[in-house]
Amino acid sequence: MRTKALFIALAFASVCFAKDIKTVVLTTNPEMHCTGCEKKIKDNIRFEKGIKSIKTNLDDKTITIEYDADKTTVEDIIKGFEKIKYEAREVQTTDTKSTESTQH
Ligand SMILES: [Cu+2]
Repeated sequence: MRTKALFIALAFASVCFAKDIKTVVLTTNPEMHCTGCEKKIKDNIRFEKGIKSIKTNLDDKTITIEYDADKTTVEDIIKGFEKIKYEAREVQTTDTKSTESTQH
């Protein structure tokens, strides 16, 4: 009886840890052009529901966001950008390889 309860508790714990963490790369309009924009985005978006981490890259104007897919969606994150007057768009990350190969 006791071992069964323990087993159930362990199984439940592993479900809790198996969170659906996803990553999305966004660009904004207007683009981030200085650290002020970067800070504004970071300070606001990190308080949105389900946001795990935000990495901004001023060189290629992208924002990489790690989020909990159980709590939020890319659409919700984009809505968060609307609140601070930024239009965000999802970047297709799969084509980064092809741009690198054309440089040879
Ligand atoms: Cu700026």
